[in-house]
Amino acid sequence: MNTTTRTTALPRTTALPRFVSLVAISLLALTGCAATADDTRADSAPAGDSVTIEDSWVKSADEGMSAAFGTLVNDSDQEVTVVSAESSAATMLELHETVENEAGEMVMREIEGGFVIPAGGSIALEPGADHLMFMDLTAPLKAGDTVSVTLTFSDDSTYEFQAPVKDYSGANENYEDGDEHEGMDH
Ligand SMILES: [Cu+2]
Repeated sequence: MNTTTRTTALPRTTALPRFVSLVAISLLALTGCAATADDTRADSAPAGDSVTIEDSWVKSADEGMSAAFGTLVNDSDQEVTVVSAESSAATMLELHETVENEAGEMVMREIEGGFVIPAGGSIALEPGADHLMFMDLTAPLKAGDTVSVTLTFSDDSTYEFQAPVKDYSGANENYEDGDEHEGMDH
């Protein structure tokens, strides 16, 4: 006895390609309309005139590094970007973010692209998050002192503010590249 098994190949009709091209066409139509307007910047005031900082403060420290915090508020209808900062209290300031590294530790590093403050919005600079890093203090920062900080924006405008120095035990994140630097000695 001979049995032959027969396999039947089912023909598959696929409607997918036609569907995809229809979607592509309608997307084209949508983006086509949106590409017109948007070159009417009536008043593009300097970013530095639109930004203020609320509740600013600087962490006290005898030497080495410290950081400034506060809430940056943008009153304009344009997004603004802080690209650098300086202060007579330190030889150099950096704009830092705090991220989790591969080992699961929170470390800080220079943020790429600066601090972007949305139009009509604000961003919080706070311990364990974004902050203005004082890299090398020129003198001890004591609670009660006032520190002047100048922010520079992507349009080269600036904003200067005065921040009080406060004692604070946190904000001891390690640098991304400096793991053996275990906090600070007192
Ligand atoms: Cu930092």
